[in-house]
Amino acid sequence: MAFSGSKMIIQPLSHSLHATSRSDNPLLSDPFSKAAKPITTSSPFLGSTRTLRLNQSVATAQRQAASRIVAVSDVFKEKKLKSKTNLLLTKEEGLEVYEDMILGRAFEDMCAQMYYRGKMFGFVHLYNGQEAVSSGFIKLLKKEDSVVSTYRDHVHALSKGVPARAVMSELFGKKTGCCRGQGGSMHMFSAEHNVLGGFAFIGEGIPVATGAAFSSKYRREVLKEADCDHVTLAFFGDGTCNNGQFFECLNMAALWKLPIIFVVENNLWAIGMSHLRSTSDPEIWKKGPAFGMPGVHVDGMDVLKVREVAKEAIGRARRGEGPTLVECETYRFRGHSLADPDELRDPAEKAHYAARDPITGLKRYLIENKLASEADLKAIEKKIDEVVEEAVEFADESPAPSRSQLLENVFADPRGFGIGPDGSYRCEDPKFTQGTAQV
Ligand SMILES: Cc1ncc(C[n+]2csc(CCOP(=O)(O)OP(=O)(O)O)c2C)c(N)n1
Ligand SMILES: [Mg+2]
Repeated sequence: MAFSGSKMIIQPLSHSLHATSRSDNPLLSDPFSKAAKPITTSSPFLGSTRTLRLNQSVATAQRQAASRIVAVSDVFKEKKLKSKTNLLLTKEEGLEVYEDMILGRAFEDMCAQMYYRGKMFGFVHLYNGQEAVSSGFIKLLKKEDSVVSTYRDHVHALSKGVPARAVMSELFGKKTGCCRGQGGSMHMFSAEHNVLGGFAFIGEGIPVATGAAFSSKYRREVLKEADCDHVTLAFFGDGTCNNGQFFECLNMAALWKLPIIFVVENNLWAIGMSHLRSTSDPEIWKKGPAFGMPGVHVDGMDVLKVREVAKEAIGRARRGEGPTLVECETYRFRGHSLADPDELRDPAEKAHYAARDPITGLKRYLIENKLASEADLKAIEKKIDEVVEEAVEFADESPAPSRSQLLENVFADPRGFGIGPDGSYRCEDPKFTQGTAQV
């Protein structure tokens, strides 16, 4: 099953890796095998949008790409069923993933409301539609594993266990936020949860994630901390893959066999720029084999498929077998940010992906396979509504940061530049923000 169909694609394991492994696609072969197969058919990539968006030059580029010999590791080839029950996850796992996706969606919907009520400042980028990627990957991690995100970071932080109230409070710019109100929407960070930051400059998080992965390997191999098998996930978008840091880090990660997974959330757009118009070869996953690591393309609207691929990639990293590049084809249901009226994307394209809502797909799977009843899922939805409501109340009632916090994390010594001749903090002067402080 490729991505060109409009049907939801959640199936038992025997079929589940078709899209993840492209086993219906001759692109899949072992990069280390001498018998890498040439591509004989055109790629199913972006099948859903190609008729809507494909222009002549892209069509030509895709034909040229299809004539090259491409190889991908067979790590992700279709596997036989391991579980006797024929199911992709247990009831507990299914409910955990469902709850996480519902939390992501409900949290973001609440953010939209709060933003329009003036409770948040600056740009706010929501994650609606992409939940299968965050939940599919992050729920498989251990606490010690790290996550690095972008400006679209709230849901990654939530999946990694940062409490909703700490994320909401951060968005409100309050002292109780996970960065004490100094980061805001685009800079979620929690040392405790190994969320190493949301980064507003695209691509900036990739070297940070590569460094985190390097430190895990260094601890294990040089400092002989045998139990340090920590893995890092770097999340970033399709537009970011045209940025130099992406290539530099793929090279380093492959060279040093770092325990990292590069997770591309290809939502087909970089603000108002279509992915197909902005990149010479739109199949991002192919860049993995070019650097000597597996590259995988997975249906990012299907959490079960994402999870299967994530298991393999995380397992490889933990066993010291090196990095993986995973391209998740997904879609954002809202504009680029809450300031974007979202008028550029074709309504037919939006409708196509809306019909493939990842939460609806998981719900159907859980019910059809008797892993959960409607009532179980309703109970989760109700619980999450309460969690999100409580997060808003908590954020609203929390105090604003003190003035003395203004220069913290700006200078090594928080008093540094901001200390007056009498030793007082300049930022404590009530006129400081008016620019007329006398110290
Ligand atoms: C280094 C840098 N250049 C340009 C920008 C402006 N910018 C903000 S978002 C964005 C598009 C990124 O798209 P993508 O990586 O696909 O992420 P998405 O928003 O789709 O999640 C750009 C170019 C930036 N933030 N950083
Ligand atoms: Mg994008």
